Amino acid sequence: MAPMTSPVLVPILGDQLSRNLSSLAGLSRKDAVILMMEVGDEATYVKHHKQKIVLVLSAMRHFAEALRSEGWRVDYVPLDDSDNTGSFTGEVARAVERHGPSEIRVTESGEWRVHEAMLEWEGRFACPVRILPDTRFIASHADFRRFAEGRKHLTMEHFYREMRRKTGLLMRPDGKPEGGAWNYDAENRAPPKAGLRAPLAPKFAPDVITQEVIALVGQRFGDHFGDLEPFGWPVTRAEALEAAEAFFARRLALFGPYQDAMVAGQDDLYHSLLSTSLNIGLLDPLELCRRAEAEYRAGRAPLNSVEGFIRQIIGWREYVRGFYWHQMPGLAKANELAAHRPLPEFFWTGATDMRCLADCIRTTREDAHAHHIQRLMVLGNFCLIAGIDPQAVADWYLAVYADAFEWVELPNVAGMVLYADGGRLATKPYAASGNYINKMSDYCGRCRYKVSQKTGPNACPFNPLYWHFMARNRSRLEGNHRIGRIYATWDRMGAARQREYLDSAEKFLDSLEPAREGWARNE
Ligand code: FAD
Ligand code: DLZ
Ligand code: SF4
Repeated sequence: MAPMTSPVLVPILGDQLSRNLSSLAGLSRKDAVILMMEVGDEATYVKHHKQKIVLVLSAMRHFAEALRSEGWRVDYVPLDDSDNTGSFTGEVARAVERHGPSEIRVTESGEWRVHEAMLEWEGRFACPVRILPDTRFIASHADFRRFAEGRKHLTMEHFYREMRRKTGLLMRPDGKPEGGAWNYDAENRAPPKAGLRAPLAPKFAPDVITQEVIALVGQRFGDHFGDLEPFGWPVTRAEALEAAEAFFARRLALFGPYQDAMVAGQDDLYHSLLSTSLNIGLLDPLELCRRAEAEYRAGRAPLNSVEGFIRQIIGWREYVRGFYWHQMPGLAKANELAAHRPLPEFFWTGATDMRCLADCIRTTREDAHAHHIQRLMVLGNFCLIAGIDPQAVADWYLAVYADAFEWVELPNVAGMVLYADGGRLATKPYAASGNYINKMSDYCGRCRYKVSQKTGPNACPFNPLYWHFMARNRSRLEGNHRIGRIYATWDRMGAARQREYLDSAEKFLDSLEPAREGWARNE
């Protein structure tokens, strides 16, 4: 290829692997150099699960190949390049030296930390730096700001209706929602039937590129949490589309009813497993939602399932992204309930007699994935009612899931799970006793603890912890109309029974071994 004078330098990050990226729009191939950088910092700012690192690096290498085959000039810096500086800024600086660009053009990053680094590029390099909006999201930052203006609670449901109107998804020509209601969540809470088994989701055998990355990650990041193999995540757009089609054909119809169900060993049930592909750019959120809508219109999937799926994407996913940028940087430090207990060691080892937690941690370790209710009502609920420090919890979630990027992880952890934001995202804490887990799963039958026992050494720990949480946060929660009534039940118990609950909870909490240093971050 003929050398060019002063090209536009286009850094593309590991979660920006889309052909319709704003930084590529309108660029001619002959005027641009695309820069892709494998850097140690991104694998270790928290010590990501090995499969997440394989996912991102392998998908980056495949994406670079695809761009090259389309005639783009790609400057790709591998992790084992002996001059690799280990950081985005260091690599952009080296690329500026190599190419002498007329301009750096980049799509805004998904994470605050990287956004701050990008802002510094403006003063550091001689050429102009243009940071463009990430148009892969349906709601812009301005859209979210407009929605948030003047609201105390940023209720997702209101935002979701705006997104339905904006996209026209599941809307009737008269401007009313399809089926007459906006939300069919009440139909989406079926407990699992005995023997419930979902059709398998496809797993993708590693090709030569992925195998090389697996070897590299094993060698460089062998001390990180999680199993390196078997690795089966989609790493190309073609694989991601195949995974999506398999979901629409086999799982979407029952996605709704069993959205909240949990079955030991059936790790993802009717969920889509598409979050990794969405978050790194292999799939487009709107294209997926339109495809789901087509399944409904063709009569192959019921409205409650299709609406539920679309709500997760144009509702929750878009909403948490808007919420993140609206609430940062404060959200990362929020701790409204003054929770300071360290994360227990068993979150990393899985060594606990609580069967629900052990199973959720096992699937997390094996697959770098757990489904939403496992993350929310088992792992998250435990952290909430045990009073675990929000920053330790956020580090854990960010480190262990292949789909974890701070813009989506942090609002879920600090807002939805821990109420650390003081209720801006969730209108009440999702605290629950063992009853909820027993109703929605088959975990309790073979647990060493008894879910029917409320206190004492054999009681399900969620039971006393639930009341300990309520009692210690009374002054903060009693005024909340969605939860306040629970204190009447507490008061009716009488002092002796209350003491039994509190003693049981405290004995359990005292028995927890704190996580050793070095799991989530390098010491
Ligand atoms: P499905 O159940 O099939 O849902 C379809 C899609 O909807 C998902 O792929 C995802 O893109 C979107 N979605 C669903 N729920 C949410 C939500 N609450 N927030 C944002 N998007 C949502 N999701 C991530 O992508 N990355 C994270 O780091 C992440 N951390 C989480 C932490 C906690 C504490 C909780 C409670 C949830 C978190 N989620 C996160 C949301 C959700 O659990 C995952 O998106 C989901 O489990 C991914 O599996 P799936 O693709 O099979 O999802
Ligand atoms: C997660 C990740 C990892 C492990 N490695 C890289 C990398 O080497 N190069 C890269 O461009 N991106 C990587 N990523 C994704 C980034 O962390 C992500 O792009 C930023 O957090 C911005 O959202
Ligand atoms: Fe979990 Fe309690 Fe059920 Fe055991 S009894 S599986 S700890 S909810």
